Amino acid sequence: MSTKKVALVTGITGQDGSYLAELLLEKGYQVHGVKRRASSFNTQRIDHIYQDQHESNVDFKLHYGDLTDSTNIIRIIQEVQPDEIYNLGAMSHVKVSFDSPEYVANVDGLGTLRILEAVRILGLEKKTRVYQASTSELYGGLAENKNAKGFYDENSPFYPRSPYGAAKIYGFWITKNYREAYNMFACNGILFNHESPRRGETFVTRKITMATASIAKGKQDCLYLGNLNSQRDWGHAKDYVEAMWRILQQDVAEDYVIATGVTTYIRDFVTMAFAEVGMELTFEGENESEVAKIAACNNPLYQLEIGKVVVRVDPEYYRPTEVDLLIGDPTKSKTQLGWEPKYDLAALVKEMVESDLKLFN
Ligand code: NDP
Ligand code: GDR
Repeated sequence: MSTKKVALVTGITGQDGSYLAELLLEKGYQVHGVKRRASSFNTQRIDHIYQDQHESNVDFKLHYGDLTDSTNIIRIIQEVQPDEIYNLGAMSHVKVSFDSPEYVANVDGLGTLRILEAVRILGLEKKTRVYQASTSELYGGLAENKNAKGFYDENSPFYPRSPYGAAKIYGFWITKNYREAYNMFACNGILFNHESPRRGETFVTRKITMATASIAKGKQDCLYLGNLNSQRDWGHAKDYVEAMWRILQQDVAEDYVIATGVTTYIRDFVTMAFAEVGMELTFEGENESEVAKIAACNNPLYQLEIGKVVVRVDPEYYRPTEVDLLIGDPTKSKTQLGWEPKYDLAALVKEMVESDLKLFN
């Protein structure tokens, strides 16, 4: 019998799942992942850690599954008997959640319930610890809900602004409820935005760094974006999966905010990315007041030029309700978990642009 700790990761083919699987393997875990059946291969982010199942001592195994399928979830958990479950699986795109709200409720909301209930049905409440991938989208960016220092923390009220946020709020509360009702070790990590070269191509940071690389290499003319005036607290996914693991190693199950405590305008991320390839973008109204800049960015005709126009605003990318500003207070995670991010935004942007430049030759 192996004495290794056993982890089950849903969403293993995603950005966070891939970094978390690497981390857990490094820490000597046996790692099981749930992947969805797709018509083409969807394991690009984890192919480098794949292990031939015919070898002895295989520590990485994938199971076909889906968070909408209770019987499948129960069977996988029964087979794997995990010490830790990381529930990262989700339809994670906020804008897309407005197009498929019922599906998002099923996967992101009820999917969490299915995991927790499977643990209970199988009598694993004492053995299996559960991490739930909660999100800063729960706060909704309402100015009046920030704490006295001007940040969102573990005590800030929630006000989700999308079907994604509404589904995730169910996931948050059902996790907390199972902890209180059944004494399960079930925790929420309330993670603010985190990015990496493995970030999905339609999230704003990756969309920007890919387009920066593509434009720099002369493969693309123009990048179309939506709201340039929102602000996000961006960290690196590698740092954030370390926090997930730490949350499940504590003596007591609690919820934690994971953030950098620094927030940045989308438009400033754009200028940082283009600066990496030596293109100094200036925004129209750069020397004007913040109010004038925001007004300029909300004009669909607004454009960024460097000799030629490289960024245009397309209202198609606006959301019916927007989260304007996110900034998290990581004091609790720093003091209780001893968590400290290694990357700042400049290092993150540099790594993403450098990685994307390799895609275009
Ligand atoms: P990704 O979108 O990169 O990955 C999502 C993962 O969930 C993929 O493996 C995807 O599989 C899987 N998935 C989607 N639908 C289902 C389903 N029906 N059943 C099973 N698995 C499914 O997200 P991230 O890695 O960025 O995020 C991980 C988690 O953390 C998500 O729950 C997200 O909502 C949450 N989160 C993310 C933050 C961020 O900034 N990245 C911040 C806060 C929370 P497939 O590859 O087949 O599509
Ligand atoms: P977010 O990330 O909604 O914060 O959710 P995203 O990168 O999609 O948007 C961030 C901000 O950028 C604005 N924006 C655009 N967004 C996209 N995707 N595409 C564009 O062209 C564009 N132009 C401007 C958006 O309006 C928004 O204000 C992410 C996801 O990972 C969630 O799963 C996670 O829970 C939260 O972060 C925390």
